[in-house]
Amino acid sequence: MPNKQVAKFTVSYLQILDEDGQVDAKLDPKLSDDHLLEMLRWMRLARELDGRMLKLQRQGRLGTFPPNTGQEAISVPVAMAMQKNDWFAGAFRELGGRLVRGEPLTGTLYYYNGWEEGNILPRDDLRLLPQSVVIGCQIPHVAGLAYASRYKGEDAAAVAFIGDGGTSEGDFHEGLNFAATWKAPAVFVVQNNQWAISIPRAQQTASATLAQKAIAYGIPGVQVDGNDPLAVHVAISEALERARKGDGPTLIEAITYRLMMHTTADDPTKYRSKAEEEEAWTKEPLIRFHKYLRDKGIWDDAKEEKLAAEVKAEVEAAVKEFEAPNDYQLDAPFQHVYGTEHDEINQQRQEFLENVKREGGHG
Ligand SMILES: Cc1ncc(C[n+]2csc(CCOP(=O)(O)OP(=O)(O)O)c2C)c(N)n1
Ligand SMILES: [Mg+2]
Repeated sequence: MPNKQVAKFTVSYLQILDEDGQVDAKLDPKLSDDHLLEMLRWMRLARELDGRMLKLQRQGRLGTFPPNTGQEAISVPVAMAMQKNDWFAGAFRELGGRLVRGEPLTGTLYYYNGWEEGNILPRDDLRLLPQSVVIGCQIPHVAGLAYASRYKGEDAAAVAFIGDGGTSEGDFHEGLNFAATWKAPAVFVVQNNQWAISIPRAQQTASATLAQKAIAYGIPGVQVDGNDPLAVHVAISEALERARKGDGPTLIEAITYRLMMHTTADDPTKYRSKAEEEEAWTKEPLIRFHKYLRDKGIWDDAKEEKLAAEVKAEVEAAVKEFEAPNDYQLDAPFQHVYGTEHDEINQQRQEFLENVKREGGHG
């Protein structure tokens, strides 16, 4: 049988700022001081809000939610590199990026208390989709949004986020295939945080990398250190430029770690070791980013103290607003299933309200 090589592929990995805060000067994108400090501010705000949410949940003041701590260096630089008219479609671990896009801090608090109003944005033009708890569905959404944007002649790209576990969903493959064949201006960012609830990355797929999934669809796939905001910035900027030029989608695999529990209903001590978690904490993004900024001479103790107080106050104000009495209705989601009244939905709504009454719930 003839045996000739018909194709050959490689997958590259990009890291610019390493675990110790050492920057590769040749690769440093040399972002302006303002851009770097803004990045830091969003990452710190997301970390503060996430930590506060965990306390609120433990005190019975917030519903179940998926913590974002440790993954700030992915969605924040991505959102900051996007243009205003680009679409942002997250899964549910993109808190920082959502804040950058203009979601109020109260949005996530309302949402995780079960109030549909958390999805209401302050403006109609933010191009920020609601969180996708249904794993993978945002991938075909973004393929379609990107295709539609180009069809309408807009200079816009669409960015989807998904987890490592989400890459096993049919939607992921169908969406990538569609976007690739139609050269849709889309970017797919996989937040590989090593875990899908209790399933480790090694059991998720037999592939050596998640980035290489792109190869099967004929688009570039790159792996980046997802705890390195500079590498993420470079990767997303290149991918957005490609999309805008009409060269089609890119898949970015951002390597990170889910430092906390899957959601507040989960107990990771049942399936992973303390040693693994401790090791991951030494690589988290904020430690190295602070060091980088200090080494550059644009960060010091006084600035640190000021920023810590500011983000704390901002979160405190949001929590206060969230806990103030409101007239939100528990059955609001039933209003939005269809654009018009529907008998079956009305019946389900009735049953739901009776159930709430029986359980002693309140609005
Ligand atoms: C279609 C679908 N199947 C299953 C679930 C249950 N579920 C919620 S999160 C999750 C794991 C997701 O893992 P990953 O994609 O790695 O994202 P991560 O939670 O690590 O951010 C699963 C299976 C779901 N929400 N939707
Ligand atoms: Mg995961």
